[in-house]
Amino acid sequence: METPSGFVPLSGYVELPADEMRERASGFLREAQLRRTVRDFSDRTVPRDIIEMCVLAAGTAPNGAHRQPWRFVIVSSPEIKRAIRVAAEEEEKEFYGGRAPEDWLEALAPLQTDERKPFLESAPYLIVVFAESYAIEESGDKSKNYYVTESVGIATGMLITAIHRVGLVSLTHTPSPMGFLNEVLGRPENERPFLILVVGYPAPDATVPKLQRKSLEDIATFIE
Ligand code: IYR
Repeated sequence: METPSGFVPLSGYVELPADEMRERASGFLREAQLRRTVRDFSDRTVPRDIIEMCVLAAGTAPNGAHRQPWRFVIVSSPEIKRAIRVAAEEEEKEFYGGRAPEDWLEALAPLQTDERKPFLESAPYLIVVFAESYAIEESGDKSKNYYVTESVGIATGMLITAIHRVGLVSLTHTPSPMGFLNEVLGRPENERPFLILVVGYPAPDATVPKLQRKSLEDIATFIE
């Protein structure tokens, strides 16, 4: 991979009047407030080019030393989705059946999650996000990546936002442990599974838990 060399003018930046900023901020806030994590998926297909563009948008995330330490593995193959479901449910059975501490299970109770993960097969796409812990150069030498978790977390947030923006829904799923994903998807050892983003249309009868989001005072502190 070529390293970026030199500087170019900041092109494409447009300053907006405060009124327009305000309008855009409130429009974006309204849209963001409508996003819900969904667990009931329709099996309807989604055109691949839409997913490709959402992934490219995720790849614009700021990241440590511009190493772009992410890999998105986009699974629509029914056989591979099934293999992921089988392996994830095996881990989840242990999680819900004793591995998870009582307080964790209590915290999850309102979400009514359990070891059954049918969405891993029914949803049209599983985007498995890997964090590249270190890079392997063409010479075979290892090179360090920086702020990998932060970088991949930001990219994943942008992916979730893009998916919502195009009118699809997603579920962030983190079977624990996730090591089986390297094996099932044939990814090398320098890539660490970060999470599975389940993507598609909601089932017509989908429901979501009643939630309340924290207020501005609860999440922000201004020091003026
Ligand atoms: N990985 C499990 C448990 C789980 C954990 C958290 I934290 C959640 O917000 C939801 C689920 C599962 O997927 O069921």
